[in-house]
Amino acid sequence: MQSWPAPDVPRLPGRGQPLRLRDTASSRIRPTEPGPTARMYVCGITPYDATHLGHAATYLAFDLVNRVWRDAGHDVHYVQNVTDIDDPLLERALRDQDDWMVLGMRETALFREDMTALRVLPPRDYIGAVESIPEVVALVEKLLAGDVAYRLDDGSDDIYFDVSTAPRFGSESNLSHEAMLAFFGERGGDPDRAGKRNRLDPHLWRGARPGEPSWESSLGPGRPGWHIECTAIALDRLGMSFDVQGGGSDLTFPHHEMSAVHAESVTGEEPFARHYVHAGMIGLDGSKMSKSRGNLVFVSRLRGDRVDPMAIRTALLSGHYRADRSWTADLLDAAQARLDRWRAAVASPAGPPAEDLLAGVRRLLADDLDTVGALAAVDRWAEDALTLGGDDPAAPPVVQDILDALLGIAV
Ligand code: 5CA
Ligand code: ZN
Repeated sequence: MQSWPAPDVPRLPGRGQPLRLRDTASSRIRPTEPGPTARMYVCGITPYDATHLGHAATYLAFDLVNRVWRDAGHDVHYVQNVTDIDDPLLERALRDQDDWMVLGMRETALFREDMTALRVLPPRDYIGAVESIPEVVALVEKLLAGDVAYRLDDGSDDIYFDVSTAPRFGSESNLSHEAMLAFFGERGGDPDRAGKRNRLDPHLWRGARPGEPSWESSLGPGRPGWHIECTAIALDRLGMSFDVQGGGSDLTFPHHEMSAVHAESVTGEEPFARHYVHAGMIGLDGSKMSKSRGNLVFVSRLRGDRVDPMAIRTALLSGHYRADRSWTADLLDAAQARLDRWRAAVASPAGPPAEDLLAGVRRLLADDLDTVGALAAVDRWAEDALTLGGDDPAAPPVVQDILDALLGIAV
């Protein structure tokens, strides 16, 4: 698929620090240890509706990972998928008498526009589920050959993964069996389907149903399961043991657990990813912002109302990426006021020296993306510049570059 245009990233003097991130599997903040090319896979959208602020917050968190790695001297191979065929897309298309493919293309195009406006660095590989069907089929064939995947005995072409064959099953999410069952039922699983070996076994291949799109394959006609989609794309583009697997915390289980055991079963290697990194959930009016609840604020709607995308970006970065947090109108007003102050400060002919600010922002972001601290540090420099002044004419443009390169905020 086509990605979106890359914003310029100014080069900063010196070099950033190694990035430490919280890893869900070990429940610890650990250093990332990428080679010259850092490898990151972030789960992309299911394009049946417009991008809301929850999605945006998650992609901004991983955009900072990308920026901090680059500042530390790494090249970054960033991969993102688009789940352009799955149940929610078909259900919405049916409800709205729309064509599922047209719906997916339209919402993906809008997502690209939103990401461009928010100055999110584009993935190098932006890959749809539909275009990955050959890779999915090849993986499912291998899993069947290894007897870790099986067909149901009911005449369908449905194929499942046997979680009891995966010794590391559970090591990504560390959840109890009861918690797994609850999430599995809520998040696209079918714990009560008759004939499965284990209630938590997920779909690998969904055999064709009347009225649903399906693809011919050696597995029989059907379409990919959700988790194997991300396994196939990540293995094809990044291989095993890439540096970061990312997404919102709602993907911790079953999605990232299943993607990992699929990959580890098929390759006989581990781990799938070295860090599993999860962003908190953005809520509105007291509950998680979700398409099914309908309590959504869309990035495109705010843009349509002429809200500055940099204010949206600043507002979302004003909370820590891992914290579940609520969106409010006040947050946006505060971010706009902040941006106005920063813009006035960087427009000054001179200011206080920027070296300490650069070192401080680098240190804070390298420590599990402490944007709250980083934004406060910029506030202090701007306050000094506006109230005390300063005599360094090189400082304002450097601060502008710090905001742009490390936080993606153009002022
Ligand atoms: N296509 C799959 C991933 S393979 C999917 O989950 N799509 S999605 O459109 O539902 O979500 C896209 C991304 O936004 C995921 O990383 C998801 O974890 C994240 N996300 C969804 N809702 C929220 C929210 N309220 N707050 C923060 N992130 C969210
Ligand atoms: Zn995914």
